[in-house]
Order: sequence, then structure tokens, then C-alpha cells
Amino acid sequence: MKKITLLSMAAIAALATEPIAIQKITVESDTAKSDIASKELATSKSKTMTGDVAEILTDIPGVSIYNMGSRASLPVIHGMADDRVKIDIDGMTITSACPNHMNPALSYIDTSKIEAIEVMAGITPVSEGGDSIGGTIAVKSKDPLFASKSGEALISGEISGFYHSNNQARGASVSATAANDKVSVNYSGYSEKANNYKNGNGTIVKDTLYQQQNQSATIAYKISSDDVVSLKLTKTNADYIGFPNEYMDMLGNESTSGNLSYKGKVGALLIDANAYRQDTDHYMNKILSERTGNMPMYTEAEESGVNLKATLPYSHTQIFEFGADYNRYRLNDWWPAAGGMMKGMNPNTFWNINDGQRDRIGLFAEAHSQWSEKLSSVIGARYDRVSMDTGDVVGYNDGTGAYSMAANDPVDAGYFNALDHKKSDNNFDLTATTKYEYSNTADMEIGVAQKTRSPNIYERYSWAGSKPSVTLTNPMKMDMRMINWFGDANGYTGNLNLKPEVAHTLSTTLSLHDSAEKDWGLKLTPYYTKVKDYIDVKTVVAPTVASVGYYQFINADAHLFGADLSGYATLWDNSDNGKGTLKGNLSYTRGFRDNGGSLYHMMPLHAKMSLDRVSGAWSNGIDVETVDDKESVDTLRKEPLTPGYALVDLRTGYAWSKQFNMDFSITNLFNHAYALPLGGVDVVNYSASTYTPLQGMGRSFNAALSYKF
Ligand SMILES: [Cu+2]
Repeated sequence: MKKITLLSMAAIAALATEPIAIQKITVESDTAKSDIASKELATSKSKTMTGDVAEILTDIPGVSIYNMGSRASLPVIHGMADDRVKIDIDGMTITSACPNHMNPALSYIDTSKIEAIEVMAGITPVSEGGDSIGGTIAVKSKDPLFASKSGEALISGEISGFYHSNNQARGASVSATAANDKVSVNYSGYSEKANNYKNGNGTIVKDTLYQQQNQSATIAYKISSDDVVSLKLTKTNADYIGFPNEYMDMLGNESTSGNLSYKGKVGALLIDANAYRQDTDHYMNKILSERTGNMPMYTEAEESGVNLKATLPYSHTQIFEFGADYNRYRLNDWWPAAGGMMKGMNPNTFWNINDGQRDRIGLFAEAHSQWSEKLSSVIGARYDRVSMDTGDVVGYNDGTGAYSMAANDPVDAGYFNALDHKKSDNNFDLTATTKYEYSNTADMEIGVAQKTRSPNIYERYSWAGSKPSVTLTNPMKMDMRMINWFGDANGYTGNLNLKPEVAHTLSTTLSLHDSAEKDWGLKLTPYYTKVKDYIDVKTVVAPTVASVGYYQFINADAHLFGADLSGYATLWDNSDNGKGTLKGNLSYTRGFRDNGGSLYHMMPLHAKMSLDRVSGAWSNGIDVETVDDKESVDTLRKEPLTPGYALVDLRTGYAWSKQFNMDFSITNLFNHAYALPLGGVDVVNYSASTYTPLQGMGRSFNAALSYKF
């Protein structure tokens, strides 16, 4: 549940106007609050140590990473990943503009720019949800800084850098602000580059290299102490990112975005509003130092939107929130002619998505109520209308003469073009959570929700191989293998008859802690979700030992369940030895089709224990992560089993002064060789006759420095 439900009602108004000034990563998991200080310790990875935002989320109970290539990981919450999780960055919705989802929302920001990440793992309030059935991850970048008094000037900034020995990953960030009490101007830049990493056997895992940069400039104006308006412009550029679990690599991704936001007071209403736009140009082919072949593929996307949220502090015990959001998305996806495949990829441009459109308008209302000192609730409803359409498509050739081998391209395109592409969904979400504080050391929350997600453009409109009862030719199979954001090497096609998926979730959190919530805490969150019309797959061509399978997206009922257990305890706290904290979490999740069989990419049982010691300028820690064998796999898609493993990390940090900070760590201390349970299959590094699971990184010595001024 959101932070605000946990505070007194008087504090809510204050919170709603004042950005929560937390320098560190804060995490609000599920229906329970997390102690900010202890959560900071739980985030063992120093923010300056990696640029990957998804990576620092993995310490949160119930959150795992679904590895797509080396630098585009997707968070998974309670078995739901990718488009099922709502991710917004400062109120911007960013949709992956790629048939392999190589450019997800979190790939457009790095850790150096982040002030806070709010993770709602369980029941997400309707004010934070919409068009998603998993949790919500709200990334908030650093707030503009202003001088405290008129006539004063404020100059501040930060420089940081990191290096990882395993893959020679290095990154640097710089941020500088100049402000007076009214106007604040900030520039932030970030750049990183890595070579291929080595696994625990010392073998290079090819195609895991990357290089990218981003820059942003923000200007903010303080109208009054309550009202701030800001404009942020961001430009990102990925030169190359290898994707060993896809047939393609990213050879260029450029985006330009603008986000205008306003936070302030209008009469009694607290207003939070923003308007944004992002244009993305994406290019895929193969990184020739890593693999051979030529198949140019382009996408371009334009995404814009408006969010308006109003909070009305109605009384000391009732707060109402209501709002509207609008998202407009346009996508083109085309593959120019190229040699090869017996002239199958000639002579025309293959149009995968031609003028794809997906527009969403949402309305919501939510009541936060404090019924008594012990009992509070949040109840909300939202409506989303999703409208989609796309233009006609064309294949590489007309299937005659020299191109007769690829005869199914035009057959498919004609079938698709003759069908109606226009789709509209009316989606209703409902959320109710209640919290009962049984005593000052025990509380309980229970929540129910109905949440809905409409299909994405590729699920509805990918057309190659979509015509029923046509025998797939090799060129068609290749076209289908290009549609894959699962990292499993299979081929997929869309379905114009897909309905939105509707999830019904019941989740509860039992929390025990000391009365100050400082010394120890223990939390258990079991959950159950029944999904009607889960967007799953049906087999078109079954996989064999030596070959991959081909599938079409369909609706199928499914259910997911699991539990997260987490806790922390202060072991010692004295002037001689500083403070020692033991933390741990354990997550179990499973998902099945109602008619049998596991859903794809369910993280096996896993646990993490951390021991931290903070003493003066030093902070040291050890983390042990254990992951069970992956046994519950999607046999329909030939999902590989992966063995269990344990990894040990050591880390130490030293603060020379308030300005200067150093961090060192050794990750995978024992250089253990292991397969990533959610890494899919590796189509670049394999020697057997069949693809093998993607291997994780071996031992790495890492260092990071940061200097604030
Ligand atoms: Cu791509």
C-alpha cells in the first residue's frame, strides 16, 4: 500500500504537497510499509555501482529480474513481467518500441538520476495503476533544488564513476544544478560501456557487450512555496547492446523526450499533473563481432500523454483522490530487404506493423479513510478505454518467380489486411485494501483487486504466420522468430481476437515489529491471483529436441500464487562496534494454466540474507543469495530447467567526508558458474545441438567513487 495510508491523516496533506525528501532508494512493498532505513540497508547494491535500475530492485521481496540481453532487464513482480507491470518514470509511460522489447521503460534512465522508487508489489491502488495486472513501479527522479532564501545562489552537483573487472564495465555520471530561490537549472549526463562478461568457468559469454549514454536538462520554477512547475528534456542514445537470448542485437536506439510537470495547490485541491512526449528510433541487426548474418529491422515510436491527479483533504479522516490519464502511442515496424534466405528477404520492405495505434484514456477515484485509530482503508475504482488500430501490411515479396519460395508472405498479408483491425476495450479496475493495527507491534492488511490489461500492439497485430491452417514455410518461421520478448528463441504471431486479461487478486500482509519499528520486523505476504483470459500461447508448430516452436497468442485462464517472507533485526548497536543488521527475504511463486501446465518464466524459490555493519565512515556487508532448481517450467514452450545455485557478495563502503564516497564489492565471490533462471536460452553461445540457458556473470571486482559539491 502507498506510504500515505500509513501516516496520520494530518500528515497526508503535507506529504501530498511536499515531495518525500529521501536521498536513498525507498521501497514500499505491497500492502505493508517498509522501514526506510532498513530498506536502504537491504539495497545492498550501491546506487553508484551500477547503472541498471532493474538490478537494484531485486532486493525487494517478490521482485526478480527477467534478463533480456545484458542491459535491458525487466522486473518481474509475483510472477508477472514486462507489460503486465506498470512502470512509470516521473509520470511518463514508456512502451517498449521493439518486437523483442529491447528498449523497456527502465532502459531510459540510470541509477544516478533517481531519488526514489516506489514498488507496489501486491494490490496497487487505482491511482497508481491502469492497463496492467501486476504491480506498479514508480520511478521518481531527483527533485529540483532551490536556494532557501531570495538573493542566495545555490550551486551543487555530483560526479560518480564505476568499474567492474569482469566485463570492464565502466560508467560515469555528472549532475550539476544552479539555482536561486525561484529558478533551478540542472544538467545530468551519463555514459557507460562494457565488454562481454565471463561466466564462472572463465568463458566469455559473447554478445553481452553494450555502450550507451543519456543526458537530461531540467528547468524548474517555483511559483510559490506550494507550486513548482518544471520541464525536463532527455536525450538517450544506445550505440549497441548485445542480446544473446534473441536473434537480433540492438545497434541503435535514440530517444528524445520532454516532460512538463506541475505540482501545487489550487484552492483546497493538491494537484499533480504532467504532460509528456517521447520519440524513439530503434534499429536492430546483428553485432558482427559476435555473430553473423544480416537482417535490418527498424522501429519508430511516438508516445505522448497527460496525467492529472487531484487530492482533496476532505476531513481529518477522509482524503479523496481523483484523476484522469491519457496515453497516445504510435508505432511503425519495418524490415528492409536484405540478401539471404534464398532471396526470401527480397525485394521489398517487410511491414511488420504499419501505423500501429494504441490510445488509452483512464479515469479514477479513490478514497483514503481512517475509520478509527486502528482501522483504515483505501477503496478505488477506475475505467480505462483502450483503442487500437493498424494499417495494412506487406511481406518481403509477392511469392512468384524468383521469390516463389517465400510464397506465404503475401498469403498472410492478404489474410490480415482483409480483417478489421480496429479494436476497443472497456476496462474496469477495482481495488480495496484495509489495514488493521492490532497493537503497536502487530498489524495486518488485506486487499482485493480487479485489474485489467489490454493486449499490446505486437500481441494483437503481428501477422506473419497468423492465417489459420497454413503450413509455415521457413521464411514465415523466420519472420515469427523476430517476434519474441521472452528470450526463449521461439517464434510468435499475433491474434486479432485477443481480449484484455482480467486479474482478480487477494493478498494479505501480516506484520510483526517492535513498537518503534526500528529494531526488528517480520512480514509475510501471501497472495493468490486468478487471471481470466491471461494472454498465453497456443502451439502452431511444436518444438522438437533440435528445433524451436511456433506459437500464436491466445487467451487462456490462469492462476498464480505465492508468498513473500521478509525480516530484519538489529543485532548490535553501540559506539564501539557501530550497528549490525541482519536482513533476509524469501519468495515463492508459481503460475499455472487452469487446464494444466506451468506459465512461462516463474522464478524458482529463492532467498537472500544480508549482514550489514555500519560504523562511523565504514559500511560493510555480506550477501548470500540462494536460488532453488527451476523445476516448474512451461513445457509447451520447451522452457529449460536450470539448477539451483548460491552466490556470495562482499561489499564495503567508506565515506571520506560528506562529499567523497568510495564503494568496493566482490560479486560472485566464489566464481560460481550458473544459469540464469529467467535468462531464457542463449542463441549465440552454445555448442550442443540445442540452445542452452543463458549463463550468469562470474566473479567481478567492482569499485565506485562519488563526489558531491
Ligand atoms: Cu529491438
